[in-house]
Amino acid sequence: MFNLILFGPPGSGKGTQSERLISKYGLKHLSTGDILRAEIAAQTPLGLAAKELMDNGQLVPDEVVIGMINSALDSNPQAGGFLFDGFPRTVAQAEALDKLLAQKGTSIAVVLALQVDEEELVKRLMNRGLTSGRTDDTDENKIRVRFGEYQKKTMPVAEHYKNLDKLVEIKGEGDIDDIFQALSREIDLRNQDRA
Ligand code: B4P
Repeated sequence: MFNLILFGPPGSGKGTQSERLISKYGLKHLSTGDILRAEIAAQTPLGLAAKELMDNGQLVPDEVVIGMINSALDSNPQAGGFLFDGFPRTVAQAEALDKLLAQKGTSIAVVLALQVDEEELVKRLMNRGLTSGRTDDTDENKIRVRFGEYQKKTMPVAEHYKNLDKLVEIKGEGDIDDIFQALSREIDLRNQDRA
């Protein structure tokens, strides 16, 4: 089983690159953002509580997202590997994920961290907000709150995986195909069977 985390700030291209990577490598895509947006669309109690936090640029509580990932792992026993997109976003989530995978006799192979300048991120998110209908992408102040949450709560996740020698930084600016090639090279280095 080959499991990877696509890591990076809001708007760094995690969703964009995940779509391509899952189709190339046959991985199961687990995006906590997508799962939360599906809960919002279905107007579940979880979705309604999450919507307010997401619209304000804040993270959803750890126990909620860890529970979602736990059931997603259990519902996909046949998966050859998982691509985690937007998860983990706190050290508590990272520790929980490491434990859940260890219980299944597997682990994270690599964490690919997309690096993008903050002003470029604001531009991308505001631009996406024009067409996506995503209410968390329309207000620049709320977008800046998301960056604050990222710096404070999510950056330590990079340190967690750096200490485990699993973190690889990739330039996330420029042509989408070039970034995809750079990500693929790092995966192929660690995953010779799928190259
Ligand atoms: P997410 O759904 O994870 O989304 P994101 O971080 O905003 O965007 P992503 O990095 O996927 O960007 P994309 O490819 O779309 O999170 C949303 C919210 O959900 C969070 O703020 C939080 O509230 C909540 N949440 C989710 N997971 C959580 C967790 N684990 N714990 C707690 N809360 C959680 O790219 C963005 C735009 O850039 C697109 O328009 C794209 O077309 C464009 N783009 C991509 N690559 C480009 C490139 N190379 N050049 C130019 N534009 C590019």
